Amino acid sequence: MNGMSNTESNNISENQDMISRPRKPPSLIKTVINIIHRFLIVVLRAILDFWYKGKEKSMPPIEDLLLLESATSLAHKIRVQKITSVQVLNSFIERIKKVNPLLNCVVDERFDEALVQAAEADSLIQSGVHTEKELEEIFPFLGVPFTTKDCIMVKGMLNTAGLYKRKDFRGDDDADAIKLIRKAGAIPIALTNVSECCMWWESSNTVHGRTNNPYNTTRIVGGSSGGEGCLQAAAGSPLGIGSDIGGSIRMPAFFNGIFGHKPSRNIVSNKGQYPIPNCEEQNSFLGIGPMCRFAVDLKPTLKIIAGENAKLLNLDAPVNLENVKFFYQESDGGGFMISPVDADQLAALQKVVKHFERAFKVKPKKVQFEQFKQAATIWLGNMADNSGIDFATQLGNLKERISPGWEMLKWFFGCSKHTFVGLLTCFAEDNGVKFGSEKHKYLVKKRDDLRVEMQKMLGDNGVFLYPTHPTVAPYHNEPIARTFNFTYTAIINVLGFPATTIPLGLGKEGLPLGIQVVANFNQDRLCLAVAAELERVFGGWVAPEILA
Ligand SMILES: *[C@@H]1O[C@H](CO)[C@@H](O)[C@H](O)[C@H]1NC(C)=O
Ligand SMILES: *[C@@H]1O[C@H](CO)[C@@H](O)[C@H](O)[C@H]1NC(C)=O
Ligand SMILES: CC(=O)N[C@H]1CO[C@H](CO)[C@@H](O)[C@@H]1O
Repeated sequence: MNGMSNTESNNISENQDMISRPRKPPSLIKTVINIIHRFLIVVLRAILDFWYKGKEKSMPPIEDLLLLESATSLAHKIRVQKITSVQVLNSFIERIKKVNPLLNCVVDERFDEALVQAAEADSLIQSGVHTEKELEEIFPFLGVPFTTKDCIMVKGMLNTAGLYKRKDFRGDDDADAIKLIRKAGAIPIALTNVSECCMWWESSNTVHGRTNNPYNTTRIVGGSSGGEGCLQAAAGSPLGIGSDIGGSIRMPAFFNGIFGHKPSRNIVSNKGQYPIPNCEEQNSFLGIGPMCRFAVDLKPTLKIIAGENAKLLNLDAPVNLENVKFFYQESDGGGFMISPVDADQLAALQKVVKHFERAFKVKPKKVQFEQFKQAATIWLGNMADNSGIDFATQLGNLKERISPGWEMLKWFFGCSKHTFVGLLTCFAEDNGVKFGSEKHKYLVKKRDDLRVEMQKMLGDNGVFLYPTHPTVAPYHNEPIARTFNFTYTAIINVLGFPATTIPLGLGKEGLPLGIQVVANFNQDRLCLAVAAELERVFGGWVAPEILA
């Protein structure tokens, strides 16, 4: 989510002197707007409930048992010749063909080339040139198919970022992370859908259309790695690579009930993505990371795509959860126009806390960072940069600057090649925080102070549990009315901490619940250990319900 702007910033100057003073009560106007907004959300939800009633389409059942294996387990079975890589690829290719007409999550494929590479992997294994042990060390994912989103470059495949001006653009090289995972023996088979220019939390664009949630096709998959979250959940791929600058891995992972990890800042190379971060600061907010159904796949994938930096993460050091300090926060504290956290989400968080208390005799501490209430303002302010490249220029594929006013007019007549949300973002950005302004400096300081506070709390053995999102997957288009709900994830990006989304079963609407766990810089392994434990207790990924 790039260059979105700040409608909430108007209250910053009045708050400027509040770093040390207690908060003023919200103004009457803000309270009234809040009440009206809540009311509109309820009305909108009632209309959508009526509109979508019974309109969901059913998922084809999973009959092929290979589809139920983790990437790690597939790699092992391929290596010891229990199964072949070609067999595995065929299983997932068949599955993609079955689910894609319903979900529209895959936007490009390379099945034929991938099958040739699978056969090569099988021959290498059968040749006996390497022992099993050697194979495991050199090619930990030999013969395992994987997928990535349509903005991370894979040589020869589309790389549109959901942007119409790039609809025929193909990668001339692999992104760094893709190079590394291919070197480990994994084989790319398909590309998945994103939001326009990867900036919104519903994956829909004018190049490939809109992706549907496998748990209920009337709902969103999240964004920007929404196609990836969807395909993983639907068992169409055993391993995904996503990227996250405001929640683009963690939100789709949450809405689709899978695991997703945003690594610590500056660990995984971002080279080979579009849009390119405008500055070093933004680059540090953005993280490429694994998305998968099984917690066991997080660590090996992260280790591979981190390349040389993997050693900074010390991923193989054992984690004893009895010695981990747990902190949790139930909500952002009621940010402006941000919805309260769903009751079943809260209940799930409570269960997690109770579990750690009972099983590890730890005392999770409830905290309430006031700053989280202003998460939207802080994220938007910290995303400001002085590169001169605004969102309208990114929508113009960096070659021109689109005219948002003219495009909006066209949009109302159904002839713009941009999304409504994309155009809205251009307008919002014009009114947003400017780089170097007093507001900007204030928001950077606010973030720095929060970071120091949290670092002190987390130390090198603390984790922070926090909802990934206040609600389960909303209906298509509903995010427009819930604009700032994405800030539950976005605040973590500007802080730079690692964070994992962990699925916690299905809620009362039959949609995935979950939580994110955050740790201090380069303590990613703590997040992964919590993920593995919660998968063991709560069951992790649940196959989407078969209605037919
Ligand atoms: C999917 O959503 C629609 C609309 O809210 C609802 O009528 C239907 O019951 C849901 N399906 C399932 C399986 O929960
Ligand atoms: C976020 O979602 C909740 C749903 O509980 C809603 O009440 C709230 O108004 C939404 N807020 C915004 C603007 O993001
Ligand atoms: C529903 C929809 O728009 N599907 C499109 C998804 O993307 C592929 C590849 O661009 C198109 O062929 C589909 O029509």
